[in-house]
Order: sequence, then C-alpha cells, then structure tokens
Amino acid sequence: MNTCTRFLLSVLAAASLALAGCGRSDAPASTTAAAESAAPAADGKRAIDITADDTMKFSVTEIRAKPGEALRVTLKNKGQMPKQAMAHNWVLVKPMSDADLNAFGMKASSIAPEYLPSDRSSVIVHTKLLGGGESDTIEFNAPTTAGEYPFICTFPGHFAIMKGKLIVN
Ligand SMILES: [Cu+2]
Repeated sequence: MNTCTRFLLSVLAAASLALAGCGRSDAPASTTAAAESAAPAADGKRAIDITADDTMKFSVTEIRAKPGEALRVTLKNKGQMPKQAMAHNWVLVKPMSDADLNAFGMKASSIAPEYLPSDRSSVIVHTKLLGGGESDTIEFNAPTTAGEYPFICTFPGHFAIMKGKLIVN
C-alpha cells in the first residue's frame, strides 16, 4: 500500500466515523434538550420559552414561579406577516384589576413604535417588540410578593386575547 492509498483509506475511515457519530447523537440529543428545558440552567435561571405566531396567541398563558425566582423568558415570534401588521411583545405588569389591565393595554397599544406607555410604573419587565422570525430573551427575578401578575402583548388589537399570568406563590 503506497502512502497515497493509506491516506485515502484513513480519510474514508474518518468520514464514516463522523457519519456514524452523527447518526448516534441525533435521537438522544433532542430528548435531552426537551428534558433540560424544564430544569434550571447551569446559571440557576429557569428558562421559559414562549412562542407566538400570526394567530395572536402566546404558547404559554400561565407561568408559576417562586417569589424572587430567577427566570429567563424568551419570546419568539414564529409568524410570517410583516412586522407593521403583526408583531408581538411580552409585557409583565403589576397585579391589577381586569378593568385597569384593559386601560393599560389601550394606552400602551396607542403609543407607537414600541407600544409602551411613557409612564412605566406598572411595567415590571418587557421584551422588545418582535416581527416574524425575531426573538428576545430577558432575565429577571420573579416578584418577591406572592400574587398574580398579568402579562400581555401590547401590539394594537392584541392585548384582549394575547394575555396570561405569572403566578407567584
Ligand atoms: Cu401580539
């Protein structure tokens, strides 16, 4: 066997090993990822992944957390429509009545381009406003006071149906 042949054989061997490696890792990797998403990350922050699309719904409408728990919320807009027609954000606010939440949503959704009121005293945290395919991740600690904290999307026309609550207890 000359040097060239030996080189070719070793390349082929390496390639088939690499392919075998890919095949082996595929299925278990996705299972592991799914299992890990519910557990705290290495830095102790619990990841909460929320998606929204052109049907104007949050994939998660109820989140439970311990007082002060470190959270990492990611909102991904999986929609296809132009951002001017269909964008989403995730705005967490202090506990308030439905009427007050309605008033907050009306006010916020009237203020382009971010659709947030100038008075942010009732806003705890919020993501950016996201067009289709965009995502944003925010890290924060859950409020230390037990209660139900509403979250909404403040894009015009969305808050009445795009809402949920963070329940701290
Ligand atoms: Cu929305």
